[in-house]
Amino acid sequence: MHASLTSEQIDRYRRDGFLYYPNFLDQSEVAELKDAVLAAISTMGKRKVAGDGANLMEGDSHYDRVFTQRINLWKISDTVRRYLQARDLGRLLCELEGVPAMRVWHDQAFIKEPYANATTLHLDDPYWSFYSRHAITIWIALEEATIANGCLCFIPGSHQIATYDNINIGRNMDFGALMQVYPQLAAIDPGLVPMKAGDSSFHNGLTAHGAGVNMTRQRRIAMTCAYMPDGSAFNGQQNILPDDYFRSLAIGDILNDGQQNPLVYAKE
Ligand SMILES: O=C(O)CCC(=O)C(=O)O
Ligand SMILES: [Fe+2]
Repeated sequence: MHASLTSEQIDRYRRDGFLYYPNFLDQSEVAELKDAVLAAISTMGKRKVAGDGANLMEGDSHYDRVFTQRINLWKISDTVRRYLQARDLGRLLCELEGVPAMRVWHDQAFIKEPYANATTLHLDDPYWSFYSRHAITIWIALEEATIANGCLCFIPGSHQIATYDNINIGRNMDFGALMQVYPQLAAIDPGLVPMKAGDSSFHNGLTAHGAGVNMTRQRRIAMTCAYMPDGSAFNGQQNILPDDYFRSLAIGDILNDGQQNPLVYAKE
């Protein structure tokens, strides 16, 4: 795993709200992580959240054909946990966001199956159980991601404009519907990010992004993990937390339970 940054990369991330980060994993690491992701998913049936998380099931809606989405594989795979909760990665996340410590919010595998639907433009953080302008996601290509099979598309600088207004990705399948919420975004050229297997990107939780349809017969396999600054507070929204833990929370409680949101890095 390669996890070091130049100051130019940090500046670019903070300006654009995303950063293409090539060669994060070498090919043997890609193989190890991909095997672990696919093995973990194969134990889950139609359940979307592993372990004790919320009981969300895959159905047969348009959204279910955007990608095979499986969440919190770290709870059932030591290999996934070792990669996505690596201390060096945590330090890099803190450097990009300029915060002292990061916890996991959730990890997610996103497999665009052959001929899968597009991932509608959206913001991530407004779906989650905390609000922060410093949440960050790593997206790792475990197979090549191309314009033909649905690579990512980001709107540079959108994280500076966005509030917590969003579109409902499960219901609103109009690819550009987010532009009606934030008309200013329509004037910005998007950044498309094709990747080789092992490449990655980082994006802020308020950066507008989506992905195209998969116009190939192969799967586009990506593994991602979203992180929240240590000290982030519960905002009252359910997303993927275990139901009994969710019910025990009051708005304003700090999400610092290591069984749900493990600390990845804290500056000494
Ligand atoms: O992989 C995709 O199609 C979507 C990824 C995404 O929305 C994310 O990583 O936040
Ligand atoms: Fe997203």
